[in-house]
Amino acid sequence: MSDTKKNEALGKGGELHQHAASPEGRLTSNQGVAVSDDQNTLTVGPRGPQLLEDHLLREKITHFDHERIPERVVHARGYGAHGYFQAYESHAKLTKADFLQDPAVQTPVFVRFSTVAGSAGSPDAARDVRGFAVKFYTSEGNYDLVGNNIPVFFIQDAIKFPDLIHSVKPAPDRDFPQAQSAHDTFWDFVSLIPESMHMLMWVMSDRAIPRSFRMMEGFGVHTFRMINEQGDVTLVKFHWRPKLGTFSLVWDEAVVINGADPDFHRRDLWNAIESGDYPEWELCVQAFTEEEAAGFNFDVLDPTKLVPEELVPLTPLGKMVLNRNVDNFFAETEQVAFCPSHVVPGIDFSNDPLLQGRLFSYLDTQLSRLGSPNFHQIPINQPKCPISNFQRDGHMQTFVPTGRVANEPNTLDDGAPRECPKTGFSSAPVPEAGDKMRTRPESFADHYTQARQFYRSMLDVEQEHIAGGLAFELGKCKELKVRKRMLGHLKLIDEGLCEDVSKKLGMVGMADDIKPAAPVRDSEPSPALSQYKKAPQTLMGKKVGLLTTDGVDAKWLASLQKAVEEEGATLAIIAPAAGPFADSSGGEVTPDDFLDGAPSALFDCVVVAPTADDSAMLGKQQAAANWLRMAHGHLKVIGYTKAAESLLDDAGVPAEAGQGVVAVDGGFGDFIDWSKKHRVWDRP
Ligand code: HDE
Repeated sequence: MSDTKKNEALGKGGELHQHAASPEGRLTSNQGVAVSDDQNTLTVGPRGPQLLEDHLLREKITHFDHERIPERVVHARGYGAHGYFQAYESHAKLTKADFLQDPAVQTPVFVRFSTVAGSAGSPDAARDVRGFAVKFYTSEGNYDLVGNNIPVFFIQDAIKFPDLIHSVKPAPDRDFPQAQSAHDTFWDFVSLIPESMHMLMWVMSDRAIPRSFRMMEGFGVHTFRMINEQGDVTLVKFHWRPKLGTFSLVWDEAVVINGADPDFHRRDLWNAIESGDYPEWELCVQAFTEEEAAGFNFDVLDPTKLVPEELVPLTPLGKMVLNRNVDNFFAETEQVAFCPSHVVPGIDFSNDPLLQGRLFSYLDTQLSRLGSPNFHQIPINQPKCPISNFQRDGHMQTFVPTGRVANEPNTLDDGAPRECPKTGFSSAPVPEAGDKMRTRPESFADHYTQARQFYRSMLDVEQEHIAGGLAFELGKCKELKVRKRMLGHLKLIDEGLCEDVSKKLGMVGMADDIKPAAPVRDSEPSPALSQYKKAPQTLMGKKVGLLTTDGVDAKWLASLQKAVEEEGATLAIIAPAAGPFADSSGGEVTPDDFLDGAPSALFDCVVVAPTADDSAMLGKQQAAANWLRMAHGHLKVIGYTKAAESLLDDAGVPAEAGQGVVAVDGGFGDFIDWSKKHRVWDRP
């Protein structure tokens, strides 16, 4: 019997390896033997030594001792969820990939979001690139789109990846700093490779501190190929567009969040899915021909370049909805194994040298991380279509292939699987020829033009954040030569940026003189690159923090709750103490959190509504005054009741309606309108 038949006999997909729980709820050993006492080890007498014979103790402790597997060498900190992808219509013109043909079909997906540099226990809101990896369980096999939330990358050739990662990870002698690029080894390395300049602009921008996984774009980064039934080949770049819009934290807020709630992003995703507020993204491609690509003033095989949307607009393909949290973090999120080499018929690679290196690396890393070539048999990694071949044995083989034949071709087993020349995966027949060489193409030499285009496409406030990010990170570099070299690169990107950062570092006029390998060109700004130029005005998916006290007006509270929910946002009630309190009608209110546990950094906008007595009392407490000051400093919209005026005064927060500090006694219209702007960017 082939593997396929055996799979069918056992059941499908995730059910395949689920062990049956004992119907009587019996606790058993791993051998299924019922355990009579799980509290006490076997000893000689009540106070005597333990016996080696205690097989139950040894089994339990040994299993525990081996619970950890190596964390991912990059992207160790991540969080996943299940959902589905659905095409809007047939995309047969572009590709024959089955999951992009029928708008009635929902293809199951598993997504894992991650940070790159930090270890598995590092905080969520670190300044970093975010991984955005999607496994499509298609009817033709698994397709992994393993992308990031930034459309370009630091390096052009995979051979530099170990150096890049070693430079950003904690220094090998002292093992710090954790989850940060703000240190000498990173900036020394990137300042020596000008190809990283474009990516550095993105990583120093707000993109690297997303508000939520749900509010993040995703990109396939490399150029891929799509092939249709007729064999026509189109080049594509993949984009994921979040339904909620793309939003970010501000740096100081991220710093606070990392202390107050290191699980900020995973908690946000988990809560949204648990409450039925399912996150959604649109999958789009930029599709273009080889001939069109030849006319671009950059090389589409260079992963440090993007294709401006003004040059090639996005074609929407379908939507992805995440609607189920995992049952078990380790079994699913930790053991999920993505490989860019997992493609299905109709999708193919390009010669991007970074992509080509990745095609090797991921399979290799899964072998070391999951310990066996049979990692595809782990339920989260199993295709939801039949698997049928003659690969055999290996560590942790869980399939039980039968029959005497394990080779192909054969004439001994009629039921054995055979190749499918027409429908099986085949590579695009692209002609290739050339000498063997180690070289970088001339067409990859311009490292500054797109970095400049990105910087100059930003709003003023976005540019200020980039300068702030650079100054923070370079300020942590103790080596002056590294700072000077970086300032030299910034000067080539934009003189104003170089000046801003130089001033912040107290190093005006100290930039190195760097000669670019190719002339730096001015290009038209690309408005699509600015996050906040195109941000939707919405409160959807956001969180409003209400600071209130005992005796709050019950009707007012209910109407605030309603107003917030109508906008698709959630209200979190914060009180001076963690226990329940009474509203004006005597009803019990259980706060979601309390002042000492929930700084205002955790919310997108805030309302303060203490009773008059409590307002005076809170004004004398640092925690309450800081709560407000911080919200004001983080440019958040603040709603306040009349009774809160003294608290605002005590906190030194001016009640200026024109600056997004708005009264909410008479209704919530103004407050909601302001809050939809996300932040009051021009607040002094
Ligand atoms: Fe990865 N990368 N990467 N990477 N990458 C891994 O694979 C690697 C790159 C990305 O949630 C590793 O399973 C090389 C670009 C994501 O499980 C490893 C190069 C992009 C994830 C690896 C790159 C990514 C990884 C570590 C340069 C965006 C997390 C654990 C050639 C397009 C997937 C693992 C998850 C993970 C290698 C560059 C995205 C070692 C060699 C560019 C989202 O295989």
